[in-house]
Amino acid sequence: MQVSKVIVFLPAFNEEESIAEVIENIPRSFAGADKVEVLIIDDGSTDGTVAEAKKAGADHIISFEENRGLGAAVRKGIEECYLMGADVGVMIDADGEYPAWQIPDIVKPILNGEADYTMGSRFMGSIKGMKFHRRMGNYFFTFLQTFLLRKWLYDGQSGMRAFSRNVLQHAEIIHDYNYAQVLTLNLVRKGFRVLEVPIQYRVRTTGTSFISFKKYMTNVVPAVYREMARPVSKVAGEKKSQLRSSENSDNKVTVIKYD
Ligand SMILES: Nc1nc2c(ncn2[C@@H]2O[C@H](COP(=O)(O)OP(=O)(O)OP(=O)(O)O)[C@@H](O)[C@H]2O)c(=O)[nH]1
Ligand SMILES: [Mg+2]
Repeated sequence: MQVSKVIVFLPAFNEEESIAEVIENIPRSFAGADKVEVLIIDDGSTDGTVAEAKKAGADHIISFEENRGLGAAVRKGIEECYLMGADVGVMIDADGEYPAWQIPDIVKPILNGEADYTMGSRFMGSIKGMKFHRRMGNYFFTFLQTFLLRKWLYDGQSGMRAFSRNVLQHAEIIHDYNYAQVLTLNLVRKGFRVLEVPIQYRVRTTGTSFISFKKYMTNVVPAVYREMARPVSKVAGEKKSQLRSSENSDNKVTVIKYD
C-alpha cells in the first residue's frame, strides 16, 4: 500500500544533546510513504530541546507548559498524528537510543496490511549497553503483558512503535507516567494485530532516564491492573475513518502551546 503521510513524533523532556541527531536520521520519504513529517511533543523541557529540534528541521512542535509525564506526552502525540491526517503514526524516543533509520522497517508491516501496531524489538534485534537490572525489569514487565494477553511478546517496553490510522483513532493511555504496557494491553484487547520487528538499540550516553523502581511499582503496576479490569470493546476491522486535517503546504514550524 502507498500512503501519503507518515508522522513521526518524539516525546521529549530535556533532550537537547540528542534530539537533533534523532531528527536528522528520520527518513523523509521511503518505499510506500510519500511524505514524512516530524512532530515534537516537548514535555515542559527547560533546556534547549525546542531550539535544537527547530534547527534540525522539526515540522511541528507542541510544548506543554509544565512536565506531565511520558504517558501524557505519547497520548498527545497519538491524538495529534490523527488530527493532522497521518495515515501511519510513528513514535520514537528523543534520547538517541533507537534507530531512526529503521523507521521504514516498523512501518512496512502496516503498509503491507500484516499488522495494525508494530513495536521495534530490542530483544529480537541487538542491544548495546543495557544494565543487568534494567534487562531483568524489561523481562518482568514483558512477561506480565505476555501472561495477561496470552500472547508471546519479546519487548514490551520499546520506545519505537508504529500505529495504523485506525489505531491512532482508538488508542487509549490511562495514566500519565508511562504508556508502554497499558497501550499494548489496550490495543491487543481491542483486537488490533501487533507485530514486533527486530531493531538495533544502544543505551543513551546523554540526558537522564525518567525510570525509577519506586514509580514503576506505584504507577505502572496499578495502571496495568486498572487497564485489565476495565471493559474495552473490540474495534479492529471497523471501517477506517476518513477524517483528514488540511494539508500544511509550507514548511514552517508550527508551535502550539498548551497550558
Ligand atoms: N525523563 C522524562 N522523559 C520524558 C518525559 N516525558 C517524555 N519523555 C521522553 O520519553 C523518552 C523516554 O524516556 P527515557 O527516560 O529515555 O526512558 P527509557 O528509554 O525507558 O529509559 P532509559 O533506558 O533509561 O533511557 C525520551 O525521549 C524522553 O525525553 C518525562 O516526564 N520525563
Ligand atoms: Mg531512553
